[in-house]
Parts: sequence; C-alpha cells; structure tokens
Amino acid sequence: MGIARRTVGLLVVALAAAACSNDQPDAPRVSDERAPAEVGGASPAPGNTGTIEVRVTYGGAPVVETLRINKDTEQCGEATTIEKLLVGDHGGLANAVVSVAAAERSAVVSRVEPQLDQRGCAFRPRVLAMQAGELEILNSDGVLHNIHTYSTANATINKAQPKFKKTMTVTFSEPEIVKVTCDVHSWMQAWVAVFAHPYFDVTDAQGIATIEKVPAGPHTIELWHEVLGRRTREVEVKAGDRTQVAFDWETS
Ligand SMILES: [Cu+2]
Repeated sequence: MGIARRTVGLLVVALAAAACSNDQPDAPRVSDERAPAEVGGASPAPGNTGTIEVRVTYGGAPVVETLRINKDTEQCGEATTIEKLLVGDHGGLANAVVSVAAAERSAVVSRVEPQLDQRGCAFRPRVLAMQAGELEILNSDGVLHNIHTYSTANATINKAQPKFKKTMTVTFSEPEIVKVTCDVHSWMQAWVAVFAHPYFDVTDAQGIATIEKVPAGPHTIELWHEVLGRRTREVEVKAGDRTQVAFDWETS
C-alpha cells in the first residue's frame, strides 16, 4: 500500500500515558443541521433515489504507529500497528466517515448488521458506521477484553468481555461518534459513528465511500476523520443516477 510507517518503540506503559492527551479529534460530532432535501421520515418513492460516490484524497503523510506489546503476547503478538491515518494508492484516505446530513430519524433501515471484532488485540474495523440500534461485539482472541465507550448522547458502556464470551451485544440509540477503548489493552481503540438514518459509509483503502438509495435532491454530505476532523460538501442527487464527488481533504 506504500504506507510509510513511523515506528515508535514505546512500551505499553508509555502509550497509556500518551493516550490520555492525544486521542480526541477536533469536534467529532454528528451535525444537527437539517439537510436541504429531507432524508428522514418515510421511505422515498421507489425510483426517486440516486447514489452518491465520494472519493476522498489526502496529500499529507500517513500516521501509523508501531507499538511493541508486553501483555497477552500469545494472542496479541509482539507488536501492533495503530492506524490513525491511512493513505492508500493515489492518495485515497481510508477510514473517513461519509454521511448525508439529516436531523430526523429515518424509517429506512440499513441492511447492514454492524459487527466490531476484537482480533489480534485490535478493534476491527478501527472505524465503523452504523444506524442507531444494536452492535454485535466479537471476541476472537480468547483473552479478556473490556469494552469502554466515551460518549455524550449515549450512556457510557464499561463492560468486561471474558475470553469465553465470544459475542456481546450493545446498543447505541442516539446519533453520535463514540470512542471505544479496551481497559485491558491500552492501545486498542475504535470509533463507532452512529446515525439516525442509513445514508452513510466509511471510505475503503482507496478512499471510496458509496451511499445508495439517497432521495433525489440537494444534500449536504458530511465527512469525519479521527485525526483530520470534519468537512462538509453540497451535492445534488439525481434520480436513477450516480453522483460522483472527488473530495481532497486539504483543498476542499
Ligand atoms: Cu482488549
């Protein structure tokens, strides 16, 4: 993928101290602004929707830290990578949450049943988007993990997941971007972006996010990245059409 790796030979203890100061991005929040075209409420009329495809690029350097581990090394390995900012081929920015800004809850239900896995003592995926509701949390490691969330609109979750408990279900009922950590392994971190509607996606390794069945009309799309913060862009969705948006994070 051509990712430069910035290696920091820190011990776990050192990371735990640093984690307190630098892991809050700028204003990670879901917008309260109403979209120009209504996307909440009842299902849009069939045939009156379109697709938004966003390609997000970033010209800056990736932020990927390699950390030596001295705990649960049989399951976690001797080192882990912390992928805070991934830049793929042709500058594609991964792990950016793209959504259609909307205030109202939607009757349209996402087909995706969200899952967050704990594997190799890392949350996978690191950035997950979901419609408000239940999230299944897997423990593929066979070690004790502890789900600890940081949120304002949703109640805090602080729940151990012992090694024998392979799945656990938690509920996020309010739209918000929630930080998730593990109190057992201080380096583990994930972000769960919760939306009241199904119009969202997370950019892949090429920086591409696709949002389908968006009601035709003008919309504001919102982009969020854990390191880079927030951006918005106006788009026009045409019925039966694919609106392609190129978004360079630094110039947009
Ligand atoms: Cu853990």
